[in-house]
This record gives sequence, structure tokens and C-alpha cells, in this order.
Amino acid sequence: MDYLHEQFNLEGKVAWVTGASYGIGFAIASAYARAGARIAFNDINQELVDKGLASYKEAGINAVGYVCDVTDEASVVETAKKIETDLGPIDILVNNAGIIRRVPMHEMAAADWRKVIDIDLTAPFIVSKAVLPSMMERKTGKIINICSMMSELGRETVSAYAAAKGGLKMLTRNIASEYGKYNIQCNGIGPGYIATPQTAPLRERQADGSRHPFDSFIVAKTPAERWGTTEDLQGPALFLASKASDFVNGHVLYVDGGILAYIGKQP
Ligand code: NAP
Ligand code: GCO
Repeated sequence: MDYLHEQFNLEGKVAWVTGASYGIGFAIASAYARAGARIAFNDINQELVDKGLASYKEAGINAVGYVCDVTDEASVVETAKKIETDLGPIDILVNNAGIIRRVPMHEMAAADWRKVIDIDLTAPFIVSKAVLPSMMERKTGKIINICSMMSELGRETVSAYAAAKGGLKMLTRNIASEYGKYNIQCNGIGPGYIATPQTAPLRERQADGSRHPFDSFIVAKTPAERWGTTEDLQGPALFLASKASDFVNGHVLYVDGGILAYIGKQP
């Protein structure tokens, strides 16, 4: 087996990527499949799972889909057991499922705040808790939490999301601290601004055909002078799921084209 294959192959591994019918989760799961992993993914209803299955099939990937709301602990525990029965013990968990609500904080309903925290922070706790016992018993495991620029920075209208993603950075560090002795590594990926349905409202063309102001703003804030693509995340995600990162633990790998390093282009 050549050195690169040895370091980065996922043959024989089972990966569960949450909320991966499309978007970032789909891209990460697709990369893992191409590296040899067996893929499990979930979404909140059968229609979305079927949509995801069709997309995976089109990409030549035999993924297995499950209907599971990541905030429903009973459903998560049942899904983890189904995955273990269907595919084998879970070696890699990617807590990808997430939502955002863009509302000025003083106008945000507490129910909307709670929904964002529930999905973006409490769910990674719930799903990680469901997979940890098996990883502990086997003394091996990779947990990867999809964090955000908002794990480090704030901005108007994303208070709940930033609080959740900031918390997810610390949950990542705490899982790393508590379970490192079981040879379990927990790391985060902090995507920059990626072109997916979640950010589509920020890239919509204006009525006069001009670029959305936020679109222009982000390009000016990014040294790479472009939005990221889901494919930009595949290599970093593969690194954190593979043998190559066995001594990387508690780290958030920012895949942002340099946003966090850059003061921004002079207007
Ligand atoms: P997306 O296109 O909105 O996809 C999110 C996925 O999560 C969807 O499949 C969604 O399913 C699923 N989901 C939402 N709530 C769920 C629940 N309760 N149970 C199960 N699945 C659920 O988002 P994305 O852009 O791919 O982002 C994926 C992750 O990356 C999120 O955690 C996001 O916060 C993070 N992120 C995104 C960016 C970016 O610029 N796009 C940057 C940094 C971090 P539904 O269709 O049913 O909602
Ligand atoms: C926003 C965006 C961001 C991205 C991402 C950046 O409204 O600012 O949605 O939050 O989704 O999290 O890393």
C-alpha cells in the first residue's frame, strides 16, 4: 500500500454524516465514499432522504439514508443502532446538520433562538453521545463538528447561530479532552462562506441584476477573492477522518480562503 493511500484511505470505515442529502454534508460524504468508506446519512423526512439517495446514486455512491431529526434523541439512538446493524460500527461521525435564522437579536423570538441552538449545538451533543460508547469500546473514532466563521466572529442578525457555533467549537475541544484517552479524535471544520442553499439568500442577484451587497462584501473580505465551494471542504474533511490526523485533536480547521487572517480589502 503506498504511503498516501495508507495515510488517507477510509476502506473498511463506516461514516455517518448528518443532514447530508445535499450541501456541505453531501460533499463530505461523497469524498469519504471515494476514499473507501461506507456512508450513512440522515435527513428530517423521507422525501429529503430519497432526494439524497438519488444524488448519491447519480454520483455512483451506495449511501444508506435514514429519516432522523438530529434533535430527537430517541430517533438518533435508534438510527445509530440501525447504522451499526446495516453497515457496521460507526468509525467517523460528521455533525453537519445545521440551520441559521438571520434576525436582529432584539427582534428574535426565543423559540427561534432555541431552535437554532437545538439543531446547531445540542444535536451534535446528542449524536456524539450516541456514537461514543461504541468508539470507546473499540478504542478508535473520529468526530468532526462543522463549525463556522461564526465560531470566531459575530455579525448582525446571526446571534443564535454564532452562539451555537461558538459553543460547538468548545464542545469540540471538550470531547477531544474527555475522550482522547480512547484514541478518539474530535476536531472541527470551520468553513468560510460556501455557496450552498444556506447562503443562497446572501448571493441573490439584485432587481437591477447587480450582485447582492453581502456577496461583494464577502469577496472583498476573502484573500482568495471568491466564495468557497463544497469541494473545497473535501480534502480537509478527509484529512480529519483519516489516519493522517490521529494526533490532531481539539482543533478547528478553518477552510475560509483566508478570511480570518485578513483585515479586508481597502474600499
Ligand atoms: P444546508 O444547505 O442548509 O444543509 C443543511 C442540512 O442539514 C440539510 O440537509 C438540512 O435538511 C439538514 N438539517 C437541518 N436541520 C436538521 C435536523 N433537525 N435533522 C436532520 N437534518 C437537518 O447547509 P450547508 O450550507 O450545507 O451547511 C451544512 C453545515 O455547514 C451547517 O452546520 C452549517 O451551519 C455549516 N456551515 C455552512 C457554511 C456555508 O457557508 N454554507 C459555512 C460554515 C458552516 P433540511 O433540508 O430538511 O433542512
Ligand atoms: C451568514 C452566513 C454564515 C455562513 C457560515 C460562515 O449569514 O453570515 O450564513 O453564517 O453560513 O457560517 O462560516
